[in-house]
Amino acid sequence: MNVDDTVEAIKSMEIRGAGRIARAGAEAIGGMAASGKWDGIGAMRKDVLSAKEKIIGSRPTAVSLLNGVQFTLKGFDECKDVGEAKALLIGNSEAFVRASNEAVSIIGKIGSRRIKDGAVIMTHCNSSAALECIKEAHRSGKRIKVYATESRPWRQGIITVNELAKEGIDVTLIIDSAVRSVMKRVDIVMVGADTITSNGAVINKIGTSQLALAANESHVPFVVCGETYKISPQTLFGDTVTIEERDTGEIVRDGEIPGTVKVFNPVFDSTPARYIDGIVTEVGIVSPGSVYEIMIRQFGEQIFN
Ligand code: RI2
Repeated sequence: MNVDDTVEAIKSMEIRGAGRIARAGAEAIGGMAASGKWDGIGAMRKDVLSAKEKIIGSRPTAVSLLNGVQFTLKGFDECKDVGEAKALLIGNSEAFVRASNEAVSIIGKIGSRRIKDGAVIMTHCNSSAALECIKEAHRSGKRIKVYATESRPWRQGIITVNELAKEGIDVTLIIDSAVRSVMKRVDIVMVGADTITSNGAVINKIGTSQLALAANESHVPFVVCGETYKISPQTLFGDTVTIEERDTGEIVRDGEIPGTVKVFNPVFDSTPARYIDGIVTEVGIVSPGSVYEIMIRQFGEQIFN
């Protein structure tokens, strides 16, 4: 898919999920390098940097998209000619996609160990990282039951229940407002992440923080599953995470309400670190308080430049 088609597909949520959009962004840059023709490195640099801005602007909340594109562009500034730059971008893009898919598989293996035989799990939206933990627990023979929230307005929960049912997992769909009532039946909550801030807060699908509140009230462990490229170094220096607001048409049909009525449709919320019992990453299960250490280890000292 070329850059413009990728941007459109991410904006429209044809491609969705923080991990998937990161891989799509990296592949778009790699594809551009493979098929593009430039007379000199200057012209190539101009096109690639313009493509970068378009891609990272397509969904502002998931830092995974920015990190995936930046990983792909690592070393690009030092390239001397088009041939060297093409090889670098193609190689970095393929390396990111491989590492990203591998990270989800590792998270599944690590996170599944936090799921006991006979456990009842609640999940929200449709997170490939969280679902990999649940599927891996099932594959290892654990008898589990899952409550999946509908996750209005986009109803990604429908994708989740289809995915889990296909694996033969016992799954029940609930509406978002049933979360607190159902929580008393739940042994562990496992959700994904769009962005993990340097102080261990987690930005995820709207409603996640309500699951965390209800879990905390019922003393149910609340576990986030997220690859380290969802950590945002920018938040270390006080940057805030933009919470994307989407079209009102996702919530109401034309003519359903008077034009004077406003509709507020934020699609993510922030869960404070104090409500998070653990973050399952591909480098292990970490407490929200140790995200800073992981950030330095994974991103290196260059984040201070
Ligand atoms: P994975 C999704 O956002 C959900 O918020 C999900 O929890 C998060 O991305 C992470 O998904 P959207 O794209 O990377 O549905 O774990 O708005 O698949």
